[in-house]
Parts: sequence; C-alpha cells; structure tokens
Amino acid sequence: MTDLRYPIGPAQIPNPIPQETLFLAMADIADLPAKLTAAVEGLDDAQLDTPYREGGWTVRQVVHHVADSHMHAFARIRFALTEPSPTIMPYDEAAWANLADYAAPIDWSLELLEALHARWVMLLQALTEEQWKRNFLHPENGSVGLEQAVLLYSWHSRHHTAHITRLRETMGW
Ligand code: NI
Repeated sequence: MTDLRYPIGPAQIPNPIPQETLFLAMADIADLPAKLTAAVEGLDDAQLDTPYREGGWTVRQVVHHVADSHMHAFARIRFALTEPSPTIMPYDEAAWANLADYAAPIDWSLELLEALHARWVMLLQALTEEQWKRNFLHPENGSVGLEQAVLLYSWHSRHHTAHITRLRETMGW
C-alpha cells in the first residue's frame, strides 16, 4: 500500500551530490511551472476544491502551497548568497494553507511560479563554484547547502505535482 502523502517517496539527498544529479534537479525546478500547469489543466472549481487524499489539502491548496514554499526557497537562497550562513525562518505550512488567499484562482499562483522559477533558474545557472558551497541554517534541520536545497526543491516540485496527477488517475479525471 503506497502512502498517498508521499507519492514519489521521501526526499533522498546523496552526499556528495553528483554533478549530473544537480543538473537534473535544476531541470526539475525549471520544468515545475509547466508541469504543474499541465497537472491542473481542465479541472473545474469542484475538482480543484477536492482533497488529494482524505484529510489532505485540496488541489487548490497544493498549488498555492507550492508558490508559498518556493517563494521561501528563492528568498532563502538569496540570503545564503548574500549573508554568512543566515538562519532562515520556518513557517507553519498548515496554518498558511488556511489563510484567506488560498481560495484564490490557481492561475495567480501558476503565473507567480512561472516568473519566480525563471528568475530562480537564471540565478542558479550563474552560480560560481564558491557560491554553490554557501549554506543557510534551518533552526530545526541544521545547515542546508545550496546543492542540497536545489535537490530538496526538485523533490518538492515533483512531490506536489504527483499529488495532483495521482488524484486525477484515481478519480479518472
Ligand atoms: Ni510541500
């Protein structure tokens, strides 16, 4: 029985990270806006407001969560590049998902993600070897290097897209 919360399994970050793995992860980040947009293509409001699993977020909440999470990721990487090992601010994802703007049209977050990921990928592609060695500190998880962060958000992109594509398979949508 697969765990519906983890359709592609938990994030697995090798140490050290092979160059090829890092390139593939950057490609996942580049592809997320198009893949997420394709995953929700043609869904009506009732379908968007359906939880991807019992007790889980709706498709709409998943889309807005990806935008919120990746705005944090982008900011965390920028902090890491401009300050020495900055401590980043975690946030309560579940509480954020219950704020009023999670009822917004998903296009708002899809458009945001398209622009955000374009800038994010442009930034990553320009990083020097020295910059790739920078890190930020997560108060609970400790030091996160930029390569690790990219792999983590590659996983996060595929993880949440799979919530939606699995739901569509299950529902025959
Ligand atoms: Ni998430």
